[in-house]
Amino acid sequence: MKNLILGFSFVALFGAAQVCGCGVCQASAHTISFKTASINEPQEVTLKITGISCAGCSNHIHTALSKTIGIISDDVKYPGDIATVKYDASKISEKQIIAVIENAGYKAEILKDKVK
Ligand SMILES: [Cu+2]
Repeated sequence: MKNLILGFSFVALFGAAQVCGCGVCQASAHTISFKTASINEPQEVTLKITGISCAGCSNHIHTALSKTIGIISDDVKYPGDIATVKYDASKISEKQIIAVIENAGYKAEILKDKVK
C-alpha cells in the first residue's frame, strides 16, 4: 500500500517538476545520500528546509552541499523537507551550511528537536 502511494506521488512529482522553477528538477529520487569517509569527529545538524517543491530540489540542495568543503555527508529528504548534514566543525559552521542552502534558493532552519 505504501509503495503504491509512493509510486503515485512519484508520477505526480515528475509532472510537477516542469513548473517548480528551480531549474534542476530531475525527479530522480526522493532521498539522495552522499557519503565520504569522515576525517574528524563529525558534527551533525538537522535542518528544516523550506521551498522544496520536487525531488529535483532536494537533488539541487544535495549537489550544493556535496561541493562544499567541510560537509562530510548530507541526506536531503523529499517529501519531508528535512536535511541531515554531517560536517567538520573545524571547516564549516551551521550558519555557513544554512548559507549554502539559501544560496541554492531555499530556506533552512535548525531543528532543535530531533526525531528519535
Ligand atoms: Cu524542484
